[in-house]
Parts: sequence; structure tokens; C-alpha cells
Amino acid sequence: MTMPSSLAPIPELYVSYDSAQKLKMEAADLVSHDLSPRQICDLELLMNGGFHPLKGFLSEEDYNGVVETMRLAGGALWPMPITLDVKRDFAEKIEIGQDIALRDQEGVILATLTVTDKWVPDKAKEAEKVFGADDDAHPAVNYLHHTAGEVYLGGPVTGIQQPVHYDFRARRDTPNELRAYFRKLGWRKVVAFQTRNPLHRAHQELTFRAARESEANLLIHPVVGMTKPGDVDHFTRVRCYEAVLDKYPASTTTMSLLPLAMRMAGPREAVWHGLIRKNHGCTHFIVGRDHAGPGKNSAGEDFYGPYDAQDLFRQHEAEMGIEMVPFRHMVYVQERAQYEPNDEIADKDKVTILNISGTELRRRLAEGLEIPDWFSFPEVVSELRKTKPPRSKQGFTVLFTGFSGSGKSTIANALMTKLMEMGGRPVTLLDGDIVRKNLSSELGFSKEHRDLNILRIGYVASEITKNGGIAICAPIAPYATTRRKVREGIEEYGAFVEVHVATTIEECERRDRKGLYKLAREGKIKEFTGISDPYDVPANPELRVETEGTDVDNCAHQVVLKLEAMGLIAGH
Ligand code: PPS
Repeated sequence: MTMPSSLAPIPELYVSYDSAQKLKMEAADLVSHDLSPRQICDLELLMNGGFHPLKGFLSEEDYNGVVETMRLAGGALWPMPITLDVKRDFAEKIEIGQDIALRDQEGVILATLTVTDKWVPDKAKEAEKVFGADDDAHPAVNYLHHTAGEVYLGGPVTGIQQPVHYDFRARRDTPNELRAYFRKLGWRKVVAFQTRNPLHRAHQELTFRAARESEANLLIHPVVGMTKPGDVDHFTRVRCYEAVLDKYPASTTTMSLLPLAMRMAGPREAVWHGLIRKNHGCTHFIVGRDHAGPGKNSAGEDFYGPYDAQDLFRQHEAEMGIEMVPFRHMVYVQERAQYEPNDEIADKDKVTILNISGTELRRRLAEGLEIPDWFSFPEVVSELRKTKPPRSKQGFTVLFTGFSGSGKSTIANALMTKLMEMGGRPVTLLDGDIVRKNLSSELGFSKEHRDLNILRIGYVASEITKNGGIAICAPIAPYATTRRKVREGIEEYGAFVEVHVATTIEECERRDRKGLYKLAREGKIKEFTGISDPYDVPANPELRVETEGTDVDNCAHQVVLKLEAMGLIAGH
């Protein structure tokens, strides 16, 4: 019996075990590049054949072809630039023809790269052509401009070892491992389902139907490399997938994790995903509405049309050698207690169609509200609830900002006492003076030092927030940009509540509790906030409290009310 070409081994970029040991020793002397998390994902799929026919990071000629026409210089279809971006000063040290070692974040050498090309890309053009717009609201464009290095290096890669993963090891397969698995089970037709979200019942129904209708086996192939910022983390998702896997017939369905760094490039991404799945031995691929969509652009409109991805895939389907299975939009029909494809419901006006949108699901999780069984499996909901407890059980940070002597510390202390009376979550107070004693004792009051001080406070507060505690911070925090950075760091894990203690500088000076304003006026303290150093008044704080004519207890109570309004504290 002949083996279908989809199941024959695919070329990898790894050298043999013995050569790898030798090469590893030799590579220790080479100039090294420390790979970013995204580059590690790309390298893994380059080396294991997931990105076949690529043999390394794109050369300039291949890059130009891919950006302009989705084709490598040799003519093969390839929609996504897989480039090694580096910093300019690093690139200056590298000569064409030189071998460099590619290391993971622990310093382990994973591969060597023979540099054949080095160039400064036109990033605005790459953004336009590949992602459809040079707009930072697109996560990959934002990455391109603000995270990626200025210079690209290209050339063939020699693989030494796979990146190390400590999680879900049994669920990770290279293209050849999957091909071997399909060969072993006699699976000739395999339909792959790409996902970066937890699977709910609608997804289970549609994937099951897709497989049944194409008379194929099913591979649930979720991305666990990098997905869209803000997605449910992959640990939680994989536990959810494992729960859903039990709902399929075991003999026809399997799951494997794909260490891909997604770009959210819609149509191009769909074609790329198809080629990757073909390399993994699949014959069919499900493409949905708004496949790999990046969300809204900076004008509030979608980057791509809802069916652009399907259209582009269809254009290239024959050449790609993997068949598209268009996604069926499944909806729940209450009267018949089952999911049905939306376009097959003839009696729409007589039945009740139920739906819960992604936004509504997030709201229900955040508020701890009911999520019905028809929408998701109880095991999935319970996993999601563990990771995303309602807001009233999540950690959060309150940052008081204002002049010295404005009353920040006093209100912060009062708030801490009130929150401790309520109980339920540990509370930490990071007061300006406490922090300067314990975390920042070597720092002064220059802009640079103040920023360092605030960022340290922000880091500690983000860790507290991540672990479910309440952090109350009370530094002056005079710079808006630094406060914004702190906010961004914390909002990854929980709410950030900025409270402007709006006591006027005149009133602070009049009170002059510590006698510092007098010294500042006399020039004995330099760079004193409000006197000889700037303070950016918060433009949109969650709350502004006026202390003149209001007692401390009332100010703290205003914060408590705000926290309650934000859903951060609730009755038990
Ligand atoms: S910052 O800007 O956020 O890093 O400042 P912070 O860590 O909150 O420290 C402010 C307290 O340090 C005392 N102090 C000064 N404040 C402002 N400017 C200068 N130059 C300065 N020198 C010393 C002052 O007592 C502040 O006390 P608070 O707690 O704000 O009343």
C-alpha cells in the first residue's frame, strides 16, 4: 500500500544527534543572539518542518517576494515574513557569511544561523502589505514598530535542539510525529481546527460536523505559542480542551498543541495556517468567519472583511494542497435543544435562537453570573472561573497620586483599615516613604530616579494584583507617562484604580506638615514637586478626591464606594 504524500516524512532542519553534540560545542564560540519569545516560536516551527519549505529566516529577496506577492523568490507560496529582527548595534557587528548562535532565554543554543543577508526593512510597507494597514492598533504592526529590532538577518538555519517545554509535553507533536501518528492509525483524511480560544459547545458541534461532512478524522490544533494579547492563557485553555476532548468519539479525534506565534493577519494568516497544517499531515482545514482577526483598527473599523480569509484561501487552495472546510455558524435552537447550522434553519421566525457573545461571556465571568449548560460544558466553565474569578475576588491596585502633604498616605491608611475590616483579600500598603526606605533607598528625586521608584512600586503592585491581593500605593508619582506604564503592567492581572488626591499646592504648602515646603522655597531642597519640579495632573483618574473641607474618613469612603461601583468589592 502506498503512503499518501501527506503522511511521508517532511524535511527538518536538525542535524543528527552526534553532529548536534559537536556543533553545540563549536557554537559556544560564536557570536550569540538571544531569541525573543516570538523568535523561539518561529525557530521551533522552522526546525521541525512546520514552516516547510523555509530553510531558515528569510533572505532579503525572499522577504521582498513574500511582502509583495506572497511568494518566495523561487515561486513557492508563502504569505508570512519569517524574519530574524535584531538591534542595530548587534547587526553592525555581524558580517555576511558569518555563523551566529541562536540561544533561548536561558542561554541554551538551539541552532546556528549562517548570515547571508542583512538589511533594514521598510516596516511601514511591510505593515501595509502584510497586515493591510500601517496602524498600531493591529497587534503585529504594533510589534513590528515597537518590539522588533531595526535590522533583519537572513540565512539558513542548522537545528541543534528543540526549544524546551515543561508543560503538556505529551500533547506537543512535531509535524513528523503527527504524520507518524496518522500513519499508525490509518488516518488518511484529517481535518484540522485552529483555535486560540476555549472551546464551547458551538465549537464542539461545528468541528464534529466538519469532520463528519468531510468524512475525515479531526485534529484539534490549538495555538499555544503566542496569541492575541488579552487571550485566555494557554494553560487554562489546554485544560479546557482536554475536558472537551472527551465529548468526541475517541477513535476519530485527537488534539495536539502548536507552538505558533500568531500574527493576527486575517487572510494571509489563514493561508499560512493552512500551509502549516498541511506540513503537519492534515488534508483539510477549517476556516471561519474573520479567521485570525486582529479586532478593530484605530478608526474603530474591522481590519478585514469577515470572509476575506476564506476568499484568499480558496484562491490558493489547489496550489496549497489542503482543502478548506468553511466554518458553519452554529446556533442553539431552544425548542429543539440542539445546535444547528444557522443557514439551515428554515423556521427561524418560529423558534428561539440563543447566543452568548464573547463580550457577554467575559461579563458573566467577571461578575460571577450564570453560564448555561447549553452554551458551554460545566468542566470548561469551572476551569475558566478558576482562572478568571469574578472581579470581587480578583486582586487590584489603588494608586493615590498628588503633591507631598496632600493627604495621600493618611487616606491610604484609612482605606487599608476599611478593606481589612471587610476581609477576604490580603492588603499591602506601598506608601511613598515606606517604599523609599525598603525598595528605593539609593534613589533621589531626579526624573530618572522618580521613574525608577514608581516603576518598582508598579512591579510589586502588579505581582500582588496577580496573586489576588490588594495593593495600595501612595507615591507622588508626578509623571503621567510613568503612571500609564504602571497601569498597563497592572491591568494585565486586575483592575487599576487611579485616585488623584487633588489638594492644591497652596494648601499643601500652608499645611507644610514636614516643613519641606519651607526648605524647598529656601532652595535647600532641590527639584521639589510643585515648587521646582513638575506635576502632571491626572487627566482621567478613576476618582478625584478633594481634601479641603472633607475629612479623611469621608475621602477613604469615597474610594470604597468607587471600588464597589467597579465591582471590586461585593457582598458575600
Ligand atoms: S516620587 O516622585 O513619587 O518618586 O516621590 P515619593 O517616592 O512619593 O516621595 C515623596 C516624599 O519624599 C519627600 N521628598 C520630596 N518630595 C518631592 N520632591 C522632592 N524633591 C522631595 N524630597 C523629599 C516628601 O516628603 C514626599 O513625601 P510625601 O509622602 O509625598 O508627603
